[in-house]
Amino acid sequence: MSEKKRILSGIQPSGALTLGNYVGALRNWVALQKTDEYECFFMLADLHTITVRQIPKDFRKNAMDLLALFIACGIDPEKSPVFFQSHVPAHLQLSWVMTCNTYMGELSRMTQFKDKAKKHATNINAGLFTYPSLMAADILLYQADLVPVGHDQMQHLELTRDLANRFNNAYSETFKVPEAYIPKVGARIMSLQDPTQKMSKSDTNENGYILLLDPIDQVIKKIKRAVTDSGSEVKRGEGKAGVENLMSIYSAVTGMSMDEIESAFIGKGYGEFKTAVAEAVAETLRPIQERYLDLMKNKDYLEKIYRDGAGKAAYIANKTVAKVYRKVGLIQP
Ligand code: ATP
Ligand code: LTN
Repeated sequence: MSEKKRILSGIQPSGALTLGNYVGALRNWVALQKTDEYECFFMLADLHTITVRQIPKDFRKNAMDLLALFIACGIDPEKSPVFFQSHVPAHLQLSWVMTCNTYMGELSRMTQFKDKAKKHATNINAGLFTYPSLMAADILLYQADLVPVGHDQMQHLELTRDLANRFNNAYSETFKVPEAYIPKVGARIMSLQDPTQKMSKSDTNENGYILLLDPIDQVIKKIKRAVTDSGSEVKRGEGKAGVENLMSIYSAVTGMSMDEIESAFIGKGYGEFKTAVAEAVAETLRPIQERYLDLMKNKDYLEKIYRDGAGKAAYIANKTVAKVYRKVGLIQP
């Protein structure tokens, strides 16, 4: 048995990835993997994605793109299994047990459910409602110690912890109770057009988000068009949400602290600052885009990654399912 702490995280292949996804999720995964302190599992949460109706052809493309982007962003599949959730049936097997231990009231309080129900009013399906029980299964299957997620997933993680404790109390110690790992810098990148909203790929205004695969000239244009206030100083403060967001993007891609950024740009205007932000973001995205293009030429390699990943994931996940099924009193097959 490995002595290392275990990490599990996932992203849905529900569309093209944004800079927010990169800064708030993927980039931290890569950093955590590099420390060598953790055994990491990275999942493409494709079963979660179908809680919203997908066009099959686009869905397949998004899923392969996301897989290639995981690797292009620096995840090493030799070190950290990368797999599709749908390739490891244990997720669904444990998900049912979790669903039977989740209260309707708990699910009704989930803000993501309320938001998505509003957005997809003609398809408020049961899967959208029980989504958090599947997510709990994803995490508990691997006895994960840490779950790196953006701030918006915190409520789901709290529920996962409650479900782990509930099960452990009812049936004896079974699950590790996982901790959230939320990065301080870049936990939330906001829309470039409305800094009160998070940067989101489902924004109807495409100037609000930067996609990892946006052509570089477009990335630069989007940053130059980003809303700022009528002042001119590069600093944090009341009414400076737009500038502050650009500062946190700059901080995320350069590693500079907010204080260092303020000092570096004293006496310089928004124009100059935006140019610096655009260049720094472009520099981050260029190598990712190049690696992505290379990977997409090598489908066999991508297939090998997800097959090997699913094999390693299933080995651990199946053991948890067997234990859980036994504990709840199901007859062993
Ligand atoms: P949607 O736009 O459909 O709501 P999304 O862009 O929020 O999707 P998710 O698949 O829900 O993407 O999120 C993937 C991961 O990226 C999660 O860990 C989430 O917290 C993180 N994330 C998403 N948007 C941001 C953001 N703007 N800033 C920081 N992290 C983000
Ligand atoms: N709900 C998450 C994706 C997700 C996930 C998980 C994240 C599904 N299962 C398990 C961490 C751990 C999202 O939409 N970002």
